[in-house]
Amino acid sequence: MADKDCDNQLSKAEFMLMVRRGDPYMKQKEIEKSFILATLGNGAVSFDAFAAWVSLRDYQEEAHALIDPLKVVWHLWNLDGDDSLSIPEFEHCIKQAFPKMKRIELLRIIRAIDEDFSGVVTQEEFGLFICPPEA
Ligand SMILES: [Ca+2]
Ligand SMILES: [Ca+2]
Repeated sequence: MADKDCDNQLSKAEFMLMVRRGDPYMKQKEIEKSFILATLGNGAVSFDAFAAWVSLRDYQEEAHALIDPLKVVWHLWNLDGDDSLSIPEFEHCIKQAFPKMKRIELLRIIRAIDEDFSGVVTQEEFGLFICPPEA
């Protein structure tokens, strides 16, 4: 398995190795970006996240599409698979990466992402937040 030191977490090195094996043409920068997105500063990818990544990859391979790091993260965060990120979903995922974050800070971030103040974050809003269009 990709988890070489068996600590149930994929370190950055393990993650890179795994991605390289899956897609030798993926650029170093892209891999770094997906790692950061997948962990959001957590330092390592949990096995759940890895499993979600793999299932998304399989799906995308069928469609002959390249991995979009943003879609991977969206897939990881959007737990019920509908077309929006609800506050509980957001809270759950942020708490995994930043266990100490206060609810008020969390809500502030959601408000920043939720551009139309609809109370949920669409994939488009999420994309603009993670990868703002280059000015
Ligand atoms: Ca959802
Ligand atoms: Ca919204």
